[in-house]
Amino acid sequence: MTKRLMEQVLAGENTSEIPVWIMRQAGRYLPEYKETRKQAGDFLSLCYDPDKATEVTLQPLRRFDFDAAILFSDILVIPQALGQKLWFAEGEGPKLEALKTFDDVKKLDESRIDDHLSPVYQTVQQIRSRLDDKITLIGFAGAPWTVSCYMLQGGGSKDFLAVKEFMFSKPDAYQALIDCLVDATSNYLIKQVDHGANVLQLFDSWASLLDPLSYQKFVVEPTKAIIEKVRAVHPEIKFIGFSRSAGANLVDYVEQTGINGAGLDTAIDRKWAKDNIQSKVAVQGNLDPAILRQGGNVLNSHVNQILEDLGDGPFIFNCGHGIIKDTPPEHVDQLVKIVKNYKR
Ligand code: 1CP
Repeated sequence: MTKRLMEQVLAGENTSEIPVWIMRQAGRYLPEYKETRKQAGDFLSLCYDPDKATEVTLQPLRRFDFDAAILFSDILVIPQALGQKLWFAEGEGPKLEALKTFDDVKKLDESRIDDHLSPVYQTVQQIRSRLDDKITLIGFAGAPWTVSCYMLQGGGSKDFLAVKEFMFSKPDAYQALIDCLVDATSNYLIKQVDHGANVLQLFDSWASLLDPLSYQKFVVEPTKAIIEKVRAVHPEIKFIGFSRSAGANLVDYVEQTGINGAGLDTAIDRKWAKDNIQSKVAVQGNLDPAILRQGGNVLNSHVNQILEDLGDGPFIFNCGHGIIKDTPPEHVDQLVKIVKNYKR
């Protein structure tokens, strides 16, 4: 089979069309998602139910001419698979029993993850078997830094200060946690590819919080290690790295990790990104999700501007972060049509 559009772009080929998908494309802006989510009960039950997780993954593809489906799951299934308590308080986001000591880190148990995550692998297999051949299936995981943020803080936060405190006061314990996450995440991603994922995305949503030295140690190095481990088994697999709001650190990230595509956040200067990032790897982004929510002429003009700024090189259209939950689905249709009508 000839390569799918998105994989062609990630391989650095010149394509006449630009691929498009949207982060969190399966989600609460779709009434059919809300319905399936209600049937599943809580969010984690949806993640671990292969039939329902397959259904919500495919829902946006029935409505929109997207080039990719993304596995429906969450980055926090890895801490849970390692034995950490995780729950989703309705309307409040994720909660975890925060790790406090080196002993807490040592108790994490990698031998549990295959069993625990087997429903996710089954989901991947089902999605791939039901998906049109032309559509790429993206598997994903959280990158170690961002996952460690939730594991040490016990939930979301603006500054993740408890994480910095742990990192700087217990460097050996912190490094052990990162090493454990590198291994667990690599194994998880290898299994996703075994079961049919075509491309892998690493989400590093809190990359913006690190100074350059810590970024090198806890973003660049672990990402590089994961990519090497996965490629030892699947040498051709393409990676997209979403190191959100990492600014100029993105240059080291694309030069050193081995990623094939870099996610661009909303605030990035596209001229800078074209010269410094897109000259090396494909880029993905970076429409402000609030503009997608707004729709109308504002949406038209921003989408066209982005296509003009980045459309000459290897490019995957996306938002700069996840879609906002009250975005009208028609706006997504409007966006996809503009991108699909654009010819280089
Ligand atoms: O009630 C619900 O429906 C729960 C909302 C929700 C959804 C739809 C959560 C809770 N996670 C997800 C799915 C999800 N999460 C996907 C599915 C695939 C897709 O369609 O894109 C993906 C890729 C994620 C990744 C994820 N989870 C990230 C990285 C991306 C990002 O948004 O920065 C993060 C940080 C999480 C943690 C998480 N899970 C859920 C929430 C609300 C959060 C963020 C918590 C916070 O504010 O810190």
